[in-house]
Amino acid sequence: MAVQPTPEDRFTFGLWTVGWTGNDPFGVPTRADVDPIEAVHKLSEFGAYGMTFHDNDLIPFDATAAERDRILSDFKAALAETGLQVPMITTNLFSHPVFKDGGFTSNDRAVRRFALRKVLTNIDLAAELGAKTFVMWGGREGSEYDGSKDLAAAFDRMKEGVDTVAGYVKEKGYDLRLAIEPKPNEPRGDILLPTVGHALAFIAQLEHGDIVGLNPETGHEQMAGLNFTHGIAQALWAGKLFHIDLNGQRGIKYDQDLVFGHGDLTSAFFTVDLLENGFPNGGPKYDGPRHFDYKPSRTDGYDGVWESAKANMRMYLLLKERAVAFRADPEVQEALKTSGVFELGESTLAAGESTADLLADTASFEDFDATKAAERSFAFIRLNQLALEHLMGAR
Ligand SMILES: [Mn+2]
Repeated sequence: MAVQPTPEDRFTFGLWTVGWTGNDPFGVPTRADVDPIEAVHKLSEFGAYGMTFHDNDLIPFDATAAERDRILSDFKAALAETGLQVPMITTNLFSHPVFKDGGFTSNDRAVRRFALRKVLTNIDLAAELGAKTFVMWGGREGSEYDGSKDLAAAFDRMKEGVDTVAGYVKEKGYDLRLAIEPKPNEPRGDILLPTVGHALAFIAQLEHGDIVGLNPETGHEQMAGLNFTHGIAQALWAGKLFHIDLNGQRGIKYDQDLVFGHGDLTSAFFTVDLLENGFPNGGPKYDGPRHFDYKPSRTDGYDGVWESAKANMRMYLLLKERAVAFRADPEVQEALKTSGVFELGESTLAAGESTADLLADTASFEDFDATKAAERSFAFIRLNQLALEHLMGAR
């Protein structure tokens, strides 16, 4: 089927995704380094909207100021030439050994101060490049042993770190929002803020939480056995879905970082259904970039790297086509109605109804026939069969 991505689809890729050379805990790289400039040209050629990066994906950790300027100038020239955008950047607080016990929550205060400086420098770069989202993935913020970390102090330091960065964004007047990316484990044994829910609760306790939201990743929630679509739905409902990382994962295991849809395809269908069609009863809709954070399998050469980049966009567009057809199908609309999906959009209490009114309403309790109400079939199986038939292209 012909699906051609265009910048209007707002597909974006991390430089570290197509740039991953295949090194893993058991093996050395299987591919040579990719030239960031070549990656900009390739992604633009494929119809992507933008590229994102960690500071050190582009600028080596130990680059001099002059080297940094030269790299950024070449990179900006490639962006200008192709029209590719940088809607998000993020900071690497995990690769260098100095971060082995974390950045914002390292037990070593000097490391925490270094990490904060590294992030603030990168915030300036984000603003300079016109990025609107600054992702914070605390991959090393965690522990292997519960006795090694004062967890209350760690949350205090995490709050201090995020609030300091958010306060700096406001002070500078940057049009930038922070997005926390949860992950349950890997590389640390256990990572702080492991799920969307933990991160939402943390944000509610921040001083500058108004500009802090989430960047949930498909595989990260699924590694914890959680439902990704439910996670992004709650983030959306809370007004906190600032960015999204799409990829594929099959079950509770190491972070597979497969192409979007190459893991749990049914879940991917409902993710796209939510992103493209929104909630059945209205409500907040996601309008940010569709960002892919995956790894081209280390079995493949650069042919596979570029194929996988195209595959992410193709999977998304094919799922979008099917999700739109699903909602537009009159039989589906009828099934949604039969299943009570639209009834859930109605408030349980009437407008202005008090608890006293409810307590006085005999129809709701004294005269309510629970046995009869329990006889209702919600017909969810038929509804799901219709969804899967649309997903399979059988309707
Ligand atoms: Mn990610």
